[in-house]
Amino acid sequence: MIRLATLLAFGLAIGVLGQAQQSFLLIPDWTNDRVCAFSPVDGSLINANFIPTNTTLFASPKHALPTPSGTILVSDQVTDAIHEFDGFGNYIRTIANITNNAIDNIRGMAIRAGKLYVTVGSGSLQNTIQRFNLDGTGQETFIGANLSSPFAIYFRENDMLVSNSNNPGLIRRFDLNGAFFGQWGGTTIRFPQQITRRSNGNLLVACFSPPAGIYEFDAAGNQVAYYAVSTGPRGAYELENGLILFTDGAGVKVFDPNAPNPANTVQTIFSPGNFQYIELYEIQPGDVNRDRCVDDADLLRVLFVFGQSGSGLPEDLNGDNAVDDADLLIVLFNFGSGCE
Ligand SMILES: [Ca+2]
Ligand SMILES: [Ca+2]
Ligand SMILES: [Ca+2]
Repeated sequence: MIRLATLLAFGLAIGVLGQAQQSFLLIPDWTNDRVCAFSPVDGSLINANFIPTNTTLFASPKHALPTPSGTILVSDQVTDAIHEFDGFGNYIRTIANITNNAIDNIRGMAIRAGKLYVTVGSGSLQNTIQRFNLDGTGQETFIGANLSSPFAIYFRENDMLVSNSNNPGLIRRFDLNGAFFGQWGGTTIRFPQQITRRSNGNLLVACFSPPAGIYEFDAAGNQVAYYAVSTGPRGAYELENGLILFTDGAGVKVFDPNAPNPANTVQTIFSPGNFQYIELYEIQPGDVNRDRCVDDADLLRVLFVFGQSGSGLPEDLNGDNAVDDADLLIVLFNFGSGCE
């Protein structure tokens, strides 16, 4: 029998520790009513059908947002509902819909401190941000004024930014209790959609109406760059390789922000489709079942398929197409991580 200490020493020696399953970017596709997965390293396609085409649940899936428990909430702008999936893309339940919650024409979402925030564009709750517990209970109006067809919500340490599509289509800034501060990010943009953060701390804003493109602002809201790479982008995200991934009605694309003319560097990674917001789904090392906690459930999963081989096994934590002691070590070394 191999003692645990021997196994761990072996693991250190062959350098298997600390490797994680590949995290991925979630991007909904309105054309095919599905959610696709892409590499956060270079933007390459991982799985076109991470959440497969589902015309019952989806008509216009807008935003796929990971939760702190490893599930994924997907807002649908036309079916007016928020659906919850597990970390493998399997449907769990619908946590809110128009019948129970009057959420009509919903767009972007955000999660902060155990609460879900959702923008609403039509109906009795038009121009509000609704707030829920993460299971869909406890609904309340969080912001009910100073919004004009709100699209995306971006929380920062001391404030929040909300993009709006009309009258005027600008970004507005609020405090963390929803009190209005004012416009943010200049007035030349039109119809800003998703807001994300670059590694340098600047924010990328995908602006859907002319002058459309990807805008970059510093933390104070001063524009530092404009990338004329698309006539209707919905989201932009800085990849680990330094390129910027973005979405529009024609595909998932990348450009090089450091090139002399970034617009000349646009390449389509995946098409056709009509692609929306971009979110990172991170897999914690050792978390086989993707519930953000490494415990005996993950250990058992590895033990039960120990010795199996094949591609795409969730128990194959180091991605070498075999479930063996290397994967077991990843679970053991991270045991307890993320658990409350
Ligand atoms: Ca559709
Ligand atoms: Ca787990
Ligand atoms: Ca393996």
